[in-house]
Amino acid sequence: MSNSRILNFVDGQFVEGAPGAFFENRNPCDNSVISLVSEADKATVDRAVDAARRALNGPWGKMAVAERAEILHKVADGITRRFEEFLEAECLDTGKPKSLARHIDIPRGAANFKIFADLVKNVATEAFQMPTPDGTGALNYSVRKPKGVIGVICPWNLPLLLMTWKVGPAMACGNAVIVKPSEETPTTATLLGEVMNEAGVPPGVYNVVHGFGPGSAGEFITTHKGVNAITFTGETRTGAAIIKASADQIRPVSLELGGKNPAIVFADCDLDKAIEGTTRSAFANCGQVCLGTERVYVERPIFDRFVARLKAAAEGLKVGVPADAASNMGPLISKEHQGKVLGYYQTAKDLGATVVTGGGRPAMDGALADGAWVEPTIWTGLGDDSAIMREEIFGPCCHVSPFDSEDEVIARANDTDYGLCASIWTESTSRAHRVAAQMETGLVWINSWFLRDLRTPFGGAKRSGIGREGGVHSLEFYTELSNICVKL
Ligand code: NAD
Ligand code: 6OD
Repeated sequence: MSNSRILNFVDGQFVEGAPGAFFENRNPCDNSVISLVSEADKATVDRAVDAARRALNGPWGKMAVAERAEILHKVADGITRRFEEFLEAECLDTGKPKSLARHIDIPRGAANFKIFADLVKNVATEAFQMPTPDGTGALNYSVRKPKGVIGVICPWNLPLLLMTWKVGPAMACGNAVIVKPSEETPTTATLLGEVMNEAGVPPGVYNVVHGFGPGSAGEFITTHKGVNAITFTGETRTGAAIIKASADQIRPVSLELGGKNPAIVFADCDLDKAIEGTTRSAFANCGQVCLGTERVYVERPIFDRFVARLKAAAEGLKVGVPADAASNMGPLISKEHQGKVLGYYQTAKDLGATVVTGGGRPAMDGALADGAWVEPTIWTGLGDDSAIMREEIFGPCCHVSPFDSEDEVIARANDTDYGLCASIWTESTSRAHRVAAQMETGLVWINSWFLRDLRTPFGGAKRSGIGREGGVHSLEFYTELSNICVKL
């Protein structure tokens, strides 16, 4: 068992939470214990909220925007300077390939601070001149103020990326944060505490409390009277619990939730690009991306060719440990999640799906045999109403169905409770725009997937979320806008 201990980060210091209460953080590659994590009790969360409030009433609240932005640039630079430490920690917690995290997770961790630090310095607010009966007129202008203490509750699939995607804009807008990382991935949020101190972030602005959801740190944050807003990324069911917990205090929530995302592949697509894109969207990060494609609709004339090529691409993926430079697929996050995904693999067989490839666990040697590995899997032959087509699986798998007309595929792609994103593959510009505009999703990619410009609105429709973050949309959530009316 590892002796490494992960502590909470409160008021600029690493502290133990509930005395002696530690939970295990396990390596998904072999199920060994990586570290013991100190669980925050209610008193620890109270201390974090008090520290956050003091920071808001003290140096952080009084700091000029330009100085705050400069400090956030130092945070980004600190992540970059300690890049290899963040990379090691993220890959140990998640099992994801270093080649992936090196290009996505860690650089985005830094970028999430820079983009919003620059944005807040340059966004104007509105002003209106208004006539009054006495002829002197009035002037209305608005000012943005920080919302206050923001609870940031995070998932495990892209831990640093998704946490900083909230913390970057929250801090840029002058708020203080209480972060609860997923219990599966506590390390990089904790390491970021060191970077915050090195960058000169005042104590209490960035706090990290560890633990679980109900009856633990998650619930202590969502029910805390001193928390002014909650931003959450995770499962739709948990999002519903968070809305309920916030209802009594009429507290704003921003929810980025699950998906059951379609890819639509027209016969006039560039097939090489569609295969490359769909291989990434279905299997990257072992299928554990909220934006991942689990439903692929392919126009009938190219259906057989597409399935054969996607099968070859899936079978070309190399499952392996993070440090293996040739590996492009790691394990799932945990044995528990492996059980859930393998359950769906069994359901697909029971429902009579054709298993084009995969459908089980890969053979792994030695200690890795106890890891949370699953095979990349492709099915055909199921109806749109099956559980495989309706429920988010969050594993490296997709179902491919043929379609015959544009109207048919639009209706089928939209026939879901979720509305996070869609990908459209076609070389026809007019068809691409026509179909994109009819997708009931917050995001549409044409001939690409997960291509991100952080100035754009990000979020889901239907059961995939509430609100948009990104660019100025993040400012909408993380600030309170006040109108000031001046009678002249
Ligand atoms: P999860 O909902 O199980 O957990 C997310 C976080 O919420 C964890 O920190 C957890 O401890 C906490 N939590 C759980 N119950 C809680 C409660 N009652 N009160 C307060 N906190 C609670 O999600 P997960 O399994 O960590 O992540 C996978 C899910 O996240 C998938 O559904 C995926 O689609 C979704 N996701 C969505 C986006 C998006 O941008 N839309 C991004 C990434 C992941
Ligand atoms: O790129 C982002 O900003 C973002 N929020 C990605 C979400 C990925 C979901 O797993």
